[in-house]
Order: sequence, then structure tokens, then C-alpha cells
Amino acid sequence: MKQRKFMVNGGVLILLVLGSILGIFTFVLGQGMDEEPNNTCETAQAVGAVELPFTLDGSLDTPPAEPDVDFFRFTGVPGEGVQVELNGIPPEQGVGDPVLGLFNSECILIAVNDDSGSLNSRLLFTIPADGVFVLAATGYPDFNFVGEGFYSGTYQLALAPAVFAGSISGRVVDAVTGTPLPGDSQPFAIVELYRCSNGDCFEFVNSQSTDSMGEFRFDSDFNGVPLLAGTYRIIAYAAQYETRQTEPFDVGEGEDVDIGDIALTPHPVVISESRACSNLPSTGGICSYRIRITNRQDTTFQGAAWSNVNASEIGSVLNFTLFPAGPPRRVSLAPQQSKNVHFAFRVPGTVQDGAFICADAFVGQGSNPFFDTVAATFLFCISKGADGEFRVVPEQEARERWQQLYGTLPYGEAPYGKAPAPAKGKE
Ligand SMILES: [Ca+2]
Ligand SMILES: [Ca+2]
Ligand SMILES: [Ca+2]
Repeated sequence: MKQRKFMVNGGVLILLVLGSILGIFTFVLGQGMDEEPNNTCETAQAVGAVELPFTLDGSLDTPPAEPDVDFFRFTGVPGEGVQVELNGIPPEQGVGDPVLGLFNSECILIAVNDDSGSLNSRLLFTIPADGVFVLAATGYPDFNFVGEGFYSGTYQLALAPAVFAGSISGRVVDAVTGTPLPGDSQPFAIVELYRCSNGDCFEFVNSQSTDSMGEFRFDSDFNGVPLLAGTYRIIAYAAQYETRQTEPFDVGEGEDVDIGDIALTPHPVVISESRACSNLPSTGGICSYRIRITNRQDTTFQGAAWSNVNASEIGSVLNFTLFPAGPPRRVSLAPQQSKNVHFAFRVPGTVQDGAFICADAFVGQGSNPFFDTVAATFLFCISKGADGEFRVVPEQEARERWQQLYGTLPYGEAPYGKAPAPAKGKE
């Protein structure tokens, strides 16, 4: 068994040396080499202290024989930044879809990366306080690092010093009025940070809501690791605004970059404010509410507005319902004009306690408004409490409960619109 492993490694070595001599492979032979057995964190191959950059060549012999996963134990200066790549190379014989793991000296898994821009893996971390870190190389989908990956082949583990940036900050504003767009109330502005490499900016780094002044500041990725120096792009979106992405920009070592204002263009027609219905007694009653529609164009707007009521935990056989609050209302607005539109629906006292009843509103234009939508927003929710009364749920609580129930942001707050947001990389 041991001999077989040795032969595989020997074969890899010969292949790599031969490849280097013949110039078949464009990569440099690693300074370290995978030595079996190293299949558990506890029996990790001791690599010790190395000077970065450092590379190590290995192979996964998984399947068809017994499982293979490779653990390597390193030491370094606590707090120093390290960037590790696990690349399946050369392309023909390389591990097709590697997975990289980072463990601490107690063999507790700290971070995992499957794909980073390609099927190869990359992790960024700071060396723990005791100066010890263990890296594990395996193949997808062996996220438990027991050697049950679907891929075998050769790989190179490449460690390099990580050069950290300071921070990236800015502000999101309305392109027409210049007003800051807050993230903690309407229109719930959100910024996403992507890292660029090889001309693409698809590597998701982090996201946050802007604060009440429309401002944001990133100083780490979503794992809490400081930002790498490099090139970034920000995508900003807010309810009833067109999504916008910045041009790529550079952030140097230790640099704090303020990219200034990101101006979002409002949709041509917006539902600018709303008034929820008042609390209702346990016997039920009419929930009557209002929205304000504003035409932000320099041309007349013709269309229709409608509102849907969406309720769950109502105690019926289905336990949920969805219906329109009356017929759609015709809307005609002169340039920059605003108008109030009223809706109402009757809530029976028979719905069960705990019922969660929400209303949204849509505006569509032209003669096919249902299919030519220009504005949508979540309005409010009322809930039947233990005492049987229907009360308006505070906005933030309503949004959170909506997300729990339906698994998405409420209508109008998702990044709709024409500017496409890039897909988040599988992290
Ligand atoms: Ca191996
Ligand atoms: Ca191994
Ligand atoms: Ca992968």
C-alpha cells in the first residue's frame, strides 16, 4: 500500500521533472513535495517554517483506490497575511476540481474554499497566534476532508505573502437630487464589493447596507480577513433605483480609498411613500391604506396601480392566501407630479391568532400595465396578536419576518432593473 503511494509520487516527480525538461509545463517545480501518509490533520506532513513565496507539489489518488487527502503543517509569524492557492496542474493530469481547507493547530477547520474564479481554490488568512496552520488539499465534494473527493491528479499548493489594503469607503446617493440613500430605511441601499482579476470582477468579497447617511466602509472580506491590495468594483442597488456598478479601481498596500458618491438613477415612476392601515379590533374590519406615486420623468405618465395582499398563518386549509386589494386604479401623472392612491381590503375576525398579513404595490405603464411594470414596493404588514387584535408590525420586524417566511427580500427591495449584477462566485 505504502509502496503503491511511493510509486505514484515517484511517478509524479518523474513526470514533473520530465515535463520541466521538455518544456511541456509552464509552471516551476514546487519546493516541497507531498509525502504519504498525511491523510489526517493529526498526521499532517510537517513542512515547518518556509520562506514565502513557497510552492509544494502533490497528488490526490482518489478514486479508484483508497481515499486520498493531503494535510500539511506549517509554522510562521503570527498575524502575518498569507494567500494560498490550490491549483490542479498541469491541466491534463491535474486535479479537476480541488478544495482547500485551513485548520488550526488543534485541527479545527477554520476556512474552506472550493472555487475562486475558476475551479481552483484560494484562501486568504492571517497566521494564528500560536504560529501554526495546517492546509488540506482534497477534491470536490470532500468538504469533510476525509478523502472522498471525486477527483484525482496532481496539484500545486502555492503560498504567497498577502499584501493587505486599508479600507474602501464611499456613499450612495440619488442621481437626481443628490440625497444620500440610507440602508437602514427606505430605499434600503446595499453595496457589494467584488475583486477583479484577469479583467473580470466576479469574485464576491463582501456586502453591506449603507448607514443612515448613505455611507459605507469595507475593511475586510465576508470571512473577516482584511482586504487584499488589488483591483475592486462596487455594485450598488436600492429599492426603486437602477442598479449601478462602478468602474474597477485600485487599492494599494495599507491604502484607505474613498471612491466618493455612487449616484443611482431613480426609476421613472416611484412609489414614494405609503401609509399603512390603522390597527383593527379582534372582530376584524377594513384595512384601508394609501400609496403616493411620483412621476420622475419629463413626460406624462399613463398607467395603472394595484396592490396585492399576501397572508400566511391564517388558519385556512392552505394556511396562506394571495389576492388583489380591489381592481387596479388608473393613474395619469403630469411630469414630476405626485398623486395618492387608496386601497382597502376586509380582514375577517375569524383568521387565527398569529396571522401575518402584508400588502405590496405595483405600478405599470401603458395599455398592458400588468406586463409593463415600472415600480413595485413592499408596503406594510399587520399581525393578529395573542389578544386577537390586528396591529401594524414595525417595518424592520416585518421585513425580517418576510425574509424568514419567503426566503427573499420583500418586493421592490431585490436588485431588479436592467443593469445586470454579476453572479456571486461559489465560495
Ligand atoms: Ca497525496
Ligand atoms: Ca494523503
Ligand atoms: Ca474547486
